Amino acid sequence: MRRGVLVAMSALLLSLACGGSGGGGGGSSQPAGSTKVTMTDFKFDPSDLKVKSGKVNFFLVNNGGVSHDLVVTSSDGKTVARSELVQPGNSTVLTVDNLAAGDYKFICDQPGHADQGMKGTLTAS
Ligand SMILES: [Cu+2]
Repeated sequence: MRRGVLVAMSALLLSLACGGSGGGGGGSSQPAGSTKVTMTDFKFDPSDLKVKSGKVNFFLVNNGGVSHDLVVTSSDGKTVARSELVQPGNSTVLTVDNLAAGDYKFICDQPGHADQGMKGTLTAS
């Protein structure tokens, strides 16, 4: 039942978003209301993200020279969300359907990247 409501809400949000943009969805333009995060070799910008709890969209842009991803973990180390691997010059949208208020961490989990600086903090309020 709750899942049905969530799906219905998602469909509504999608239709609203498409009404404004003409129904794009190519993946290269930033969705309305999303949080943009730029990935380079080897850091996230910004590395200190603040979002509202609930449904959160991250627009991930890879301006680096190698592939990157973004993995959100809770304070106790559980994976909350994981983006696809973004190739250099590409972008993707990572949607977290129901992010609870709290403090999180995020990293790029490609080998060695987090150690070289690809990590940050995420606060949902
Ligand atoms: Cu990386």
